Amino acid sequence: MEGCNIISKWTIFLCAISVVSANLVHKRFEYQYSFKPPYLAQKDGSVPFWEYGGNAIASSENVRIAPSLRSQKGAIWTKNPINFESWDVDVSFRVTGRGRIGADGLAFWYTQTKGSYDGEVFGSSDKWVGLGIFFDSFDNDNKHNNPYIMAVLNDGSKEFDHQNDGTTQLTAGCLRDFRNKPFPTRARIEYYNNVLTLLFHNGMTSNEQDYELCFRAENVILPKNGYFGVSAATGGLADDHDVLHFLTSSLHANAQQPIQQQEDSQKLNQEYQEYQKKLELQKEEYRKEHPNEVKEQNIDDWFESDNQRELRQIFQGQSQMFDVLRELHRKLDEVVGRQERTLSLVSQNGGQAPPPPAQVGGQAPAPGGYVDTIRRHEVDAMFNNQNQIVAATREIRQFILELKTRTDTIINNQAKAPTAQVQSVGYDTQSIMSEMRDGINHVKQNYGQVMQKLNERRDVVCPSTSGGVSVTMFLVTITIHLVILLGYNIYRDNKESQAKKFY
Ligand SMILES: [Ca+2]
Ligand SMILES: [Ca+2]
Repeated sequence: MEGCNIISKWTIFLCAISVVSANLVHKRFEYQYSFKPPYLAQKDGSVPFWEYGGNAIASSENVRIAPSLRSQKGAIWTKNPINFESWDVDVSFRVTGRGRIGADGLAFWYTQTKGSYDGEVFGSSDKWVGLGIFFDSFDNDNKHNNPYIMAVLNDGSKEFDHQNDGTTQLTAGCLRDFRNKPFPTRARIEYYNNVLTLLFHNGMTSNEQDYELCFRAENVILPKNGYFGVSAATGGLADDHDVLHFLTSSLHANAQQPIQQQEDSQKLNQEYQEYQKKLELQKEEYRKEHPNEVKEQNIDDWFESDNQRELRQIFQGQSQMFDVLRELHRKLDEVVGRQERTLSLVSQNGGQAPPPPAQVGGQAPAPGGYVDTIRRHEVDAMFNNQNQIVAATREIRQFILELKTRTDTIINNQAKAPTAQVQSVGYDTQSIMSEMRDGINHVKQNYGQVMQKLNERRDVVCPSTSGGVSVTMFLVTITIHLVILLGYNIYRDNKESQAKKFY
């Protein structure tokens, strides 16, 4: 009951059925109404306890009820009527064909009398009494609802409605594709307390647990002591219809199971084991008698047909794709989980301002508010201004040096000829004075400009004070020079007046 852990509607239902079977119902394998490989058919081709006919062929591995040729019909029926009321039949089969569409289909029977081996209803008799479960491949009524599985009950009066695919007559059914599956398809048909149930395994996996409910029909009354049978037919289109095993169990309520019956069951099981041993011995003999044939058969077993290979490869590919998709899905879930965590973190920080951009000037921002800082272009403008100031200062210094050399030259000239050219000296002095005044004005203008620029940027700390120092030094020098010159002029005027007195 391990499968019951998986949560799935159908699984729960199937588990419930199994629980009923395990706890309340005693199940007994009925080998006289079963066949299965290996050694399904004996060396003479017969299947023990069964009779087959029409185009059916039995081998050691399966019974080919109808081969993939046009208009084939075949059937296999139990030799003896069954002697129990409730039963469970597990039929494993394959319906395979090259075409996208196949025909006609396979039928499971439980009828009062054995049907024919070449009848009109999927290879067996029409107007049957009892139950027919049809695996109808071909869509006769063109309603795009085939392959279809259906149960049709008949009291011997009705002809099967092939034209409408039995839709007017069916008791229950389900739309299931059973053709060309990688693994054998399986039907578990249970008849217990007048309830007919069909569980279907679609052959997409080899997992024994993968049955799905096809239908459940109540109040189904079947004749007693009927016969089991399987039949199949092909038409213009043809599939192979192979039955791999047919396993019948009788179902008994536990309370009604006397000890005698249990002993019978053990005895029967023992009989079955002996029968299997006998089969093995027969097979050994057969191998000894026909060594070549056995070899050929074995070699055949090593190879698979193109069809089988193709199906297997498709199925393997699909399985891989499924694995990859599942892995991708898991990873996608992880990513979504991470994203949601991130989003929740972001929403927790919601309403707060984003972190401020990196500081250009390296100043620490005042907490709690927006801080205006020095921008790049302001720094550039500041450097430009400074360079201008330095250039102007150099100009001024050069101008002063020139002025000084001129003054020195005049003084030297006057020292060489103190009395010869009084007028010219007076004129020179005046022109020098006016030049000096002009120069001072120029310096004042420059100084004023510099001071103005400095005032504009006074909030900026000047990294270099060389310009300021130079200007101050220059002003001091100018003042000293003026004083000296004025003093010298007064002194010279006095000397000239004394010299005039002298003459
Ligand atoms: Ca049909
Ligand atoms: Ca149809």
